[in-house]
Amino acid sequence: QKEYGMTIWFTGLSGAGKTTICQFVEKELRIQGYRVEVLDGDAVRQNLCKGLGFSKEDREENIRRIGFVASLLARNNVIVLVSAISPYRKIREEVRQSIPSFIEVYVNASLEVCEQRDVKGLYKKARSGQIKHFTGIDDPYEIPFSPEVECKTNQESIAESATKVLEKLEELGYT
Ligand code: GGZ
Repeated sequence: QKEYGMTIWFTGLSGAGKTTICQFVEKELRIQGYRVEVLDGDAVRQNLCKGLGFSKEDREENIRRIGFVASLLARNNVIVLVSAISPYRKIREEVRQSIPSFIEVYVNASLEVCEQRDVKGLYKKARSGQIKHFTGIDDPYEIPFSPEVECKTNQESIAESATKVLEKLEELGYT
């Protein structure tokens, strides 16, 4: 049986395009016959991580739990796609160390662009003070120093970004 379990970790600001790229990659990998699971911060916070807020401690706990589940799935030959802001470098590195075959994808769109898109109206709420500790506004985002892939979603299409990820998997011999 072919071993292919791995974790592809998408990090970036809210609205940068993590979820959308994830969905594209998921579809493509399924077509290729792989078993895939998606762990999306927004969704996971409604079950596995219910009750966690956005303090540094809670975000770290969120990431640890997601990382734990990803490691369980990945060791059972599932390709795990994680989409979470994961703003803290240290905890991303911790997760990387605890999961074999970890690929970090930095979904990079400037704050200006994310704020302009404001798909869910959250930036507006953050600016007006209705939401506190919003990443990029009054909470930090630590950019990755050496991600395996960087997707610049204000310059490239979703398909181009997803293709970069898929090509990296091939290049690394994972698919
Ligand atoms: C950042 C927040 C916040 C605050 C609610 N800061 O773009 P979305 O809406 O759909 O996804 C975001 C999600 C962030 O959850 P994560 O689990 O990815 O965050 S972390 O990795 O930092 O634990 C956003 C929404 O929740 N949201 N409040 N204050 N994003």
